[in-house]
Amino acid sequence: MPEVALAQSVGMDLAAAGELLHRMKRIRAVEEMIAARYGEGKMRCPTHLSVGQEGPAAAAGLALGVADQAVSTHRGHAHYIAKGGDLKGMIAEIYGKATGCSRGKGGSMHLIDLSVGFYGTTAIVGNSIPVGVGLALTNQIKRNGLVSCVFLGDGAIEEGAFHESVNFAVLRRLPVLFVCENNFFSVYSPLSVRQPPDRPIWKLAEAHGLRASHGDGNDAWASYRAIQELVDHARSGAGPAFIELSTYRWREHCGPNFDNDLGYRRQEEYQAWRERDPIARLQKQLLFRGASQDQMERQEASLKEEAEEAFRFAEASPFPAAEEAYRQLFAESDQP
Ligand SMILES: Cc1ncc(C[n+]2csc(CCOP(=O)(O)OP(=O)(O)O)c2C)c(N)n1
Ligand SMILES: [Mg+2]
Repeated sequence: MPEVALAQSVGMDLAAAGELLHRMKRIRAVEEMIAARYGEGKMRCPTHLSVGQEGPAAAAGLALGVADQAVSTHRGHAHYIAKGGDLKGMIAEIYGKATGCSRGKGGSMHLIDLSVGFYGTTAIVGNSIPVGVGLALTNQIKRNGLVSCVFLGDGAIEEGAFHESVNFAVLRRLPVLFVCENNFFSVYSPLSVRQPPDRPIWKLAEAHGLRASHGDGNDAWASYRAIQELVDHARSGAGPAFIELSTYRWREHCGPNFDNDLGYRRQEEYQAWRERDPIARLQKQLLFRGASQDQMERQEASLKEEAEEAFRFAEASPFPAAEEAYRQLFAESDQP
C-alpha cells in the first residue's frame, strides 16, 4: 500500500467509507460462494462474476439514491447488490426459483428488482444502454429529480447502441450517468486488439459532448467521490456524464474458475492486479483511520452468514409453476 493512499484516507468520511467497504465485501462474499458451489450443478445458468472488480459497482451504488435507477449487463450481480439488492432474491433467481427477483424467469443475466430501482440486466452487449437513456428521458419529462445509471463494460463501447444512446442523451441533456468498467477484456480479446491505443474510452465519450472523466476503479473511495460529483452534475440538469474506471476481473469471463492457463493474459499482469485488490486497499485505509481488525472480521463473518442464508432460502424455494411462463413480470402501473 503506497503511503500516498494512506494519506488520502485522512479526508475520508468514515461512515461513507465504511459503507463502501461493506458493499464491496457483500458482493465478494456472495460471489465467492457462487464460485464455491457452482459445481453442485444447481445453478443452471451461466454466471459472470465481478470478483476483483467490485470497486466501481459499490462506488456507484453508494453515490446513487435508492430511488435512482440502474441498468446493467451480463456481469450484473455486483451492480444489483451495490444498488441495495436482496441476496435471497438474487440467489433464488440464479437457482431459477419462483422466489427469485425475476420470479425465476431470468437467471443470473436477467436480474430485475424495481424496489431498489434496479431496472434490469441483459446479456446482449450494449442492450441495456438505450433502456437506461429511456429511463432518463422519463425522469426528465416527469421532472422527478431522479438519475439513471448505465453500467457497461469496455466491450460495449464498440456497439452502435452506445453511440446512438449517448448522442441522444447529450442532445436532450438527459440525467443519465454512464459507468464504464474497463477491465481491459471482452471475453478473451484484450483492449489492444479492439481499440486504438491513443484514444482512451473516456475521450471517445467526451467527443460526443458529455461530461467525461476517468480513474482507478480499484481505488473505491476515489471512484465514489468522482461518481458523486457526476451524479450531482446529471441531477442538476446540466446533462449526461460518463466515467471510465479501470479494473480487472480475477476469475474467468464466464463461470467460477480461474483461467490464466488459457494464455490470453499474462500471469504477471493478473498478479499485479490481485495486489491492487480494491477491498484490501480500502480496508487498510480504514484500519489506518482507527477501525479494528476485530470489527472487520465480524463484518466478514456476518456477510458470510447472510450469503449462506440466501443459499438456504434458494434451495428451499419452489420452482415456478408452468403457467408463470405466460405471465407478465410487472404490471403497467409498476413502470416509472
Ligand atoms: C451483441 C453481442 N455481441 C457479443 C456477445 C458475446 N459476449 C458476451 S459478454 C462479451 C464481452 C463483453 O465485454 P465487456 O463489455 O468489456 O464486459 P466484461 O465481460 O468485460 O465485463 C461478449 C463479446 C454478446 N453477448 N452480445
Ligand atoms: Mg470488459
